[in-house]
Amino acid sequence: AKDPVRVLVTGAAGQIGYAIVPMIARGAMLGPDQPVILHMLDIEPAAESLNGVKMELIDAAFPLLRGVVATTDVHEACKGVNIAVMVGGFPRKEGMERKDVMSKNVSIYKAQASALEKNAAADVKVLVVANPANTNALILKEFAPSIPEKNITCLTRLDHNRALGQISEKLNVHVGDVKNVIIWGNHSSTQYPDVNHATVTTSGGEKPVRELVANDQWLNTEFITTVQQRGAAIIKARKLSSALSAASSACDHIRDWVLGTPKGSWVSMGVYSDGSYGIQPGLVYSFPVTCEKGQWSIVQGKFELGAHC
Ligand code: NAX
Repeated sequence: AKDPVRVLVTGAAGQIGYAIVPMIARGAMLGPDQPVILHMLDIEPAAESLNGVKMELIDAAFPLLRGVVATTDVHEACKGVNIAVMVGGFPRKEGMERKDVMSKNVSIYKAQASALEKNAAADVKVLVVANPANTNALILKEFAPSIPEKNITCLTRLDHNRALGQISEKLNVHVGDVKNVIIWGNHSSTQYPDVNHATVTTSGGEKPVRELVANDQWLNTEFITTVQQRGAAIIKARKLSSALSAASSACDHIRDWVLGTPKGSWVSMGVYSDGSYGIQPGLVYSFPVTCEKGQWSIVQGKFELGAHC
């Protein structure tokens, strides 16, 4: 039997936290034969609610779940963790300037970076979900110099999956048959969802999305803005931001990173730039990546400047 893997979720009493912990405990992140120990961190005002989530995890009697740590102590939370999903952070509130949120997140991510450095497994893999995700990941990387920079990533898989979903709806094909979209840049409305290499598996083989969607105009305009603004559309409809889709995409991100991407396909991940595609080295930026043996690598040669934008 496999040894359990310790998975940290910060902000675990929040919306995404509540959606992701059962997914992890059911094997959606690390596979159906991988036992897990969940470490859940939140802040003091959410301590009681966090304990309620722990009670529910016990009540759900998940066979893969070998233990639950629920705490407001960041050092205890980080002890021995192999995977860290950073969902907690300070949200932008009405009347707040972007720089105010930024300075709050700098101090949160600075403290969490040193707690991870001191307490986590040496090869911990980190996924930052909390916004601004690219920036929070960059702060974490700066303040946790002993964690290899390749091990600190941020979530753009939700945007990637949203793009797959839009194509699947448009063409009326199974979403599992659509692949190789690319999210370039930031997890924000400035991202560029790219379908120029995307394909659909059909009975007649793999076909480019650009061939199947007769309406180029849709791909060049509405598709892009729908993906870029999907988060806002969910907030408008639900009066709450995306949670189940964010949680599911975070599981996809870690699963593919740890277990590998299928042959012939790539996914989008926010990773530190090595200068590929002319992106300033050291920035955390979303690229197409393939993963093998727990390591991602950037897929080269996929940007056709000005081709369709
Ligand atoms: P919630 O407000 O429901 O939950 C956040 C939780 O974090 C709360 O329980 C809060 O007490 C906790 N928290 C705050 N400061 C903390 C700290 N210092 N340490 C530990 N926990 C702390 O937000 P939710 O809807 O779950 O969203 C969480 C984050 O994900 C937000 O920053 C949000 O903007 C971001 N998102 C990122 C997405 C992405 O694709 N990268 C998409 C979904 C989501 O909007």
